[in-house]
Amino acid sequence: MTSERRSSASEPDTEEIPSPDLVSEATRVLMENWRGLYTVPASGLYPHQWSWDSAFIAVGLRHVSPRRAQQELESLLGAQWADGRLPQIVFASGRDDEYSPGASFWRSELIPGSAPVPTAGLIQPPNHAWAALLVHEADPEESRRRRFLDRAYPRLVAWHEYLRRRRSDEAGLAFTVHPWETGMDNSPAWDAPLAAVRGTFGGNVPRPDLRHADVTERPSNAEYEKYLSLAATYRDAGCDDSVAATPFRVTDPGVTALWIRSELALGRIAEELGIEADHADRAAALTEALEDLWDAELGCYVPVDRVSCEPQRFRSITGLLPLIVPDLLHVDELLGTLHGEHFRLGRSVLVPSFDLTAPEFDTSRYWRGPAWFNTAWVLVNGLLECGLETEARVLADTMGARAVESDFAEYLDPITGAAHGTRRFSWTAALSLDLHVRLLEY
Ligand code: 2M8
Repeated sequence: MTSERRSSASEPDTEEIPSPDLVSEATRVLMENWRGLYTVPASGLYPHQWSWDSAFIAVGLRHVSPRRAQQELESLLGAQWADGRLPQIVFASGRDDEYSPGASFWRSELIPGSAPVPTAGLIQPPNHAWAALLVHEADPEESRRRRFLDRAYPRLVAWHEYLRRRRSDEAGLAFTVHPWETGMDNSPAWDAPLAAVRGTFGGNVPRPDLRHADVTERPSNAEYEKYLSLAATYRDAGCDDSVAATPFRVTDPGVTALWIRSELALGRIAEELGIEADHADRAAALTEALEDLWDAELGCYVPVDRVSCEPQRFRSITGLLPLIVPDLLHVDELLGTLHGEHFRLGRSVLVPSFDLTAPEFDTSRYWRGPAWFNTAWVLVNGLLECGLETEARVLADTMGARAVESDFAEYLDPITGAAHGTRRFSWTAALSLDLHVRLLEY
């Protein structure tokens, strides 16, 4: 890889990037966190394999080793349940004390149809088919030689079928049954649906996470009590998706947007394999259904609580992620919101996870305001989808600079850029590296 930079009349006003450091340091982070067949999000705080992390990580890993990137996704797909779900976490053996809730909480081996390895019963957002296509494109010959897509495609189809059959409402939109399933655990958008859930977790709430991250930066104990109570209810019902076992049911625009982008990727994969399939039609139907989540007054998409039937009327990062959806109806308004006072694209550090002007906004607490690299990566792809290449490149450039400067922090204060959470975080490294290779060097 070269550190030579593009120069043209339309060259954006970029921050100074130590390019060689980004490439070599990001690679080092990915090597440090590699565990033989998959990558942990971070050693210490997250000692297992996480579902959407793995897909994001594979997107960066493909530039270092296309073979490892394939293995990353294959190891996750190998933990698929009989009903098609891809689990939120695949547990590494012997590390039960290091993360809660772990394998001994879920006891997935007792649930019929679970994976052959210990996993959580919940899911995470479906970014996997999109990642599989990108991984294939990094080295199509090696991918064909290993029959990577031939083996991945049926599993990815089964995963989307799970969402369609077991997790969709009448409009065809998937619902999540736990804040962890959205990937944005303690977003203020889940406060009301979570408060309405009765019952709490009896006994001690183990917090091994606080050995690795500051208490002011993680979800609170009260939130954890609810998280564990909800997870225990779901587990005790055999991870059944019926109404009785899922008192939290939320339809999320970010999850939907990633599903659409992945459905389109499945269409491209089917083409490559010479299979006739209706992925484009499905993506079009989902795109139409997504419009149910549009909030014209707020200028963004909003989650809907399917229990109370109330939209959660906040401007949060999940409501901007539909920018990656082709032919979206409200692109101009959404771009207006991204650039306006609520998110201040270009004037904030990356993109805040929550409305900067809202009373709930918090600069450092997890998903209640800080800027994350994975959502910035999705939005770079959204800007590209809208033809805004210069803006996409500026955001990508900032990601690279901030990743190196923060030692690959998990998240940043969107106003000062201060690093928060754990460091040497895998998707921060992978996604900054991906954009550097794709957009900033040639
Ligand atoms: C965070 O979530 C986990 C639970 O899944 C946690 O807080 O312990 C979230 O940022 C989630 O999006 C991410 O996948 C996970 C691992 O990086 O950490």
